[in-house]
Amino acid sequence: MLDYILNKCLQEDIISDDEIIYLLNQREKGKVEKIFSVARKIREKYFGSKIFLYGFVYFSTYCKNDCNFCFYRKSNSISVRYRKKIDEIVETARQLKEDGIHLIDLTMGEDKYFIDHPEYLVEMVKAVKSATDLPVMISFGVITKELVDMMADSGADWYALYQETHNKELFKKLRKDQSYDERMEIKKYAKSKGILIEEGLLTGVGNKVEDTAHSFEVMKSLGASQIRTMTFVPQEGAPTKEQNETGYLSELLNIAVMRILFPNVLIPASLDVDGLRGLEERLMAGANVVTSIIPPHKGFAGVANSETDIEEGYRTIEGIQETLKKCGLKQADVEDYKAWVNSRKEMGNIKIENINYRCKTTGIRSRLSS
Ligand code: SAM
Ligand code: MD0
Ligand code: SF4
Repeated sequence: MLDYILNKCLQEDIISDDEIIYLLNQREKGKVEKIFSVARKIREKYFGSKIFLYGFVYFSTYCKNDCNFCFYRKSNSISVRYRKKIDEIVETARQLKEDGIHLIDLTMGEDKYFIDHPEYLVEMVKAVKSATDLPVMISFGVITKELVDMMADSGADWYALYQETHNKELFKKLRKDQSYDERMEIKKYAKSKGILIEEGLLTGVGNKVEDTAHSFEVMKSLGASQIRTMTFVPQEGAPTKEQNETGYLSELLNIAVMRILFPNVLIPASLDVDGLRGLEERLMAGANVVTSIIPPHKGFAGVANSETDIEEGYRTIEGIQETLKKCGLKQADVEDYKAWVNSRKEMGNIKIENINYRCKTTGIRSRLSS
């Protein structure tokens, strides 16, 4: 059965929801490795051996929300809070550019200070773009349509906003007191304004493989250009404690199956989940972007791992070179990345039906709700 399905994947045939679930349920090392190997072949076909690199600038760790999985939830009194000044943010972005980064990811908790002063966010995005001439991603949480408009005008290229799950019951538990629909709608709105979208899933938080298969359909209907999956990392001071034991393997299988289903989208291997030591496995599962590269000694934190490997300088371009080499990969040129972003933006006007997605939708959603 596995060979039959993987053969279809290699032939670029579509597979069914049940076949997706079959892939996601594999646990045996040899079988899992076969899935990763197919994912790598597909990555090679669409991206060669080139990997894109994202610099992560977590400029404010204040947040008005109380997500049950997050270190920076407002009720957590032990999390480190800081808010960086625009000059420092721009200087850090400039440094990342010099190091060879391809994109600057400007991230914050839902910080009321910036929410009440959207003009500072506009100034920040414009300043980073003009200092680096690099594509910029905004990860500001849920924002207003007016701010999306301002971001589109300021040249923001990407809006990252992860639903974590598309099971509404589970969403309610994870993103406490937040609206599922509002979060979805603002992504769609940003896409309609020409901004590329990143969608994401958490694993190890009670999600089922059927939920994941359903999420892939939603990712398709969103027309997301980058899709991610990260294992939940338990946090001191946050109520979600236990991680189900398949979380980590689920992340790797999700990466591989995403690559098979969406051959030409970007899929991150985040240094934030497991530091440098987890990078090789994620790349070998078919990821093609390294995210959460953070310059040391500047006081910037990570999210799921707020400190791991940062001050040691392992979460740097230099720090990941050996792993890239070991995986037979190399960093892309910045021009490769800019060309990819531009071509994807042009595609933004193409209908969703034309998005390369290799699953025949057979109604996972109705099966889930029955
Ligand atoms: N505050 C914004 C938001 O929530 O959209 C942007 C930053 S938020 C910290 C970015 C993402 O980090 C979340 O959407 C979630 O996927 C991930 N994250 C947060 N805490 C995590 C944890 N403990 N383990 C794994 N991923 C986590
Ligand atoms: C990462 N720590 O890439 C970052 C963060 C936000 N757009 C990304 C979760 O892993
Ligand atoms: Fe705030 Fe984002 Fe953390 Fe939720 S995930 S508590 S919105 S920083």
